[in-house]
Amino acid sequence: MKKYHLSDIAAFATKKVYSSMFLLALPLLAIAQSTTDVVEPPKEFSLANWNWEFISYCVLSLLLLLIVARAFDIGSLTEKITGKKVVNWNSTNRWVAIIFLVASVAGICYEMIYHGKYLMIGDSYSEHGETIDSMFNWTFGITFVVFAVTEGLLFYFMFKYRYRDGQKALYYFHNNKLELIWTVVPAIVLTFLVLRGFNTWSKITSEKPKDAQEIEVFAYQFGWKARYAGADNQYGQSHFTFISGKNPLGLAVQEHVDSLLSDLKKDTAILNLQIATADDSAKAWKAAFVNFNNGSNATAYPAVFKELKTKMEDAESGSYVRQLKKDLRRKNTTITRITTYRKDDKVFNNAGNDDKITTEIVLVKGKSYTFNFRARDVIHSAWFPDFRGQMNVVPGMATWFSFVPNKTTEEARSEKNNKDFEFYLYCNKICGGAHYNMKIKITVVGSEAEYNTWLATQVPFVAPPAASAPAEGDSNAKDSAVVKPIVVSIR
Ligand SMILES: [Cu+2]
Repeated sequence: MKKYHLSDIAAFATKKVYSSMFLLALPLLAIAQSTTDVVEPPKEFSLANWNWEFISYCVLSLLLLLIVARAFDIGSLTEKITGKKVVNWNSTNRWVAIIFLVASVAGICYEMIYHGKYLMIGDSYSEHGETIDSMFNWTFGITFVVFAVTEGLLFYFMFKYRYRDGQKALYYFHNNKLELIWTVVPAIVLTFLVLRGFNTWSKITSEKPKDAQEIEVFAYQFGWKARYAGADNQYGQSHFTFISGKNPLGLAVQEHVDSLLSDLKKDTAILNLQIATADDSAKAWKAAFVNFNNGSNATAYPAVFKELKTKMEDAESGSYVRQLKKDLRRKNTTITRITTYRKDDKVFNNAGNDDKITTEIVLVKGKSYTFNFRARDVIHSAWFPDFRGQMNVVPGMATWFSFVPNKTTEEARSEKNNKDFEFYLYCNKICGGAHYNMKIKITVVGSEAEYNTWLATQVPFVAPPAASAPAEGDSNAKDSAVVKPIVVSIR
């Protein structure tokens, strides 16, 4: 039996790699060829519509593959019979390696030139953003040089010191100087990079700038809302238990909280009544079912039959009462939380009445801003790519991020030569089904006056008593207009 050496296995594997390269490369070329045309809507199925060009490429590549495989077979047979090498694989492989290197570098250059604008993040539009970009460029520059040198050496050694018959490997055991150099140099470089990063990050996040205007940014599945403090420059308090349809941010506005509490108390009263009369209702459902089931109703009205049957079974098995009790527990918990929290009189200090909840963020160039984040449901992440900012938005946790926008939206548009460009704040944490669509527009204006004009168009959360009727179609205004103090009438 023939003994196999490691070199035989290596040669065999190399051949396999070559053949699979052909197998992959040719159809890929064919696909590339066939997809460069303009995409047309699908045509009706007919033989004439088939992409015969593409099919012939596939068939040709398969044929070519078979021919190459045969050639390899013939080669190895000849080697066996004559005992001489037909192909010098060590010599061939070094050229294949060089082709691989050149093709990879060319591919990267091509991608950077033609698709680079989609890969890279673009210019920064905040003051600290310039430091971040400079850090990025330093890191990229240093790692690029190291990468180029080490990869270059790798390929050079592979090419120069390929295996030759009769050649002996150099046994090189240890070199202290070399060890020292390649330990100390990376250590110094990494220390420089890490310290600069640490320093920059501390500057950005250690303390809220004192002169900054604060804006609350509220995240929910799936969108953002911003809250600007009103003329008093003070936010009203908020609490998650105050959140309702009319009060999406849970602001501590007495009318809203009273209204929510009154709704909850009504609901619990109804639930208590339903639980107390559950036995009677089970009897009633049964009677209704028996009554309905008389004659041909079951077959004539299958939907009604099914519903009545389910109601009766739920009532009899007790699952109806269990559900009612669960709802009651949930609502009672909310009531307890609200009443506990609102006991503090300072909660309703009316500071929030003039707060403005907006669906866009407007900033003034050169001014400092702090964004205070809140989340309603799950963890989100506020990402301001153009301003080089990102912060987790966590339910029950106060997080913030500050920056100074240093160019207006208009300036960014003319720099990018794109009149439709807008800044956005995105969610950067996969938070559910519509996460991809979770963004809010940020407009940077050039002057305080422009900002004030915009802010004046935004309606306060609670309409001031003397104000005239709110504008039609403004949901904020409508909500605040309907809210009136509600007397809690139950118990
Ligand atoms: Cu999200």
